[in-house]
Amino acid sequence: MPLIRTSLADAIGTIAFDRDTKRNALSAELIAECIAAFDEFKNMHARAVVLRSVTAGKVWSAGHDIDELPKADVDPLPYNDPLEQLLRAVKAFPAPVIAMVQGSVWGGACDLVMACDLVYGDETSSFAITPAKLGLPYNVVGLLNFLSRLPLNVVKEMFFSADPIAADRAERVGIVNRIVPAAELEQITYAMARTFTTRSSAAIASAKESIRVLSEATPINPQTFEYLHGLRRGVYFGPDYHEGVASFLEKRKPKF
Ligand code: YXS
Repeated sequence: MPLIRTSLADAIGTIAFDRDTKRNALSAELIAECIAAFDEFKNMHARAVVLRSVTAGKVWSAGHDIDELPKADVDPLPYNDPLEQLLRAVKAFPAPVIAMVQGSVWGGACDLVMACDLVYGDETSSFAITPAKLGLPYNVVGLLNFLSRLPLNVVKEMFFSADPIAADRAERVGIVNRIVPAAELEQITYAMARTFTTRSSAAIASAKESIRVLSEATPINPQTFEYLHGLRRGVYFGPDYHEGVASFLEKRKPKF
């Protein structure tokens, strides 16, 4: 059974998560289907892509599939982790990718939403980044994703508390472009996608890639990178990551 549904109409691609039994957790299999869909849409010269969930339910995506996280003592988010590959595929797609969010967004799915070019949500949208609940050291690229988009104090609140940011505040702090009534979300999202299809795709692709390069142009010398990586190693070799993953799998609260 496919874990996503895709369609292409009027040069607008749609990728809809269809794994509600696991709250659209981003497994390697689901991610592979998403990346294949982006490749197909690129070949078909899609002028915009909408990323959404089939169900307008409580949960847009529960984030990285925790069952697939390394159990501990291994970097949980290495460069070639499937989720990291999906984030890069979204950023590299040569046309705008719009996240259409209904329901709650967790962990790596929040990073995925932040990697999208635009985010539209409704009043049920909420956004939480949750490594602090799993004892997991978030990766440098992911942190920069948030830092390049949100005020420092909001990034710290999200990463330290792991609490969801509700829709109205998500719009105020800039996680989303717009929060609109649920009944209008689909129409407004696809209206913007249609606008993109009427503009120069070459100009948009060049602007998107230039903005990506400039926003990621964070000069870090090798010693600084080694230092940051040491901070991460200290966590994923530590007791908290063991406890965080175990507590989720045992369906109990972690004791850090
Ligand atoms: O027990 P069954 O087989 O029915 O499966 C349950 C859950 O185990 C499963 N599920 C997940 N499986 C793998 N990875 C996940 N992230 C995940 N989330 C849920 O889905 C089935 C239904 O879950 P249930 O009963 O809890 O549903 P609910 O509607 O009561 O609650 C929905 C959530 C999303 C509030 C709840 O499932 C939840 O809190 N899930 C974990 C959200 C989370 O912490 N995600 C972060 C994943 S780690 C990640 O993304 C990054 C690495 S980081 O940690 O750094 O952010």
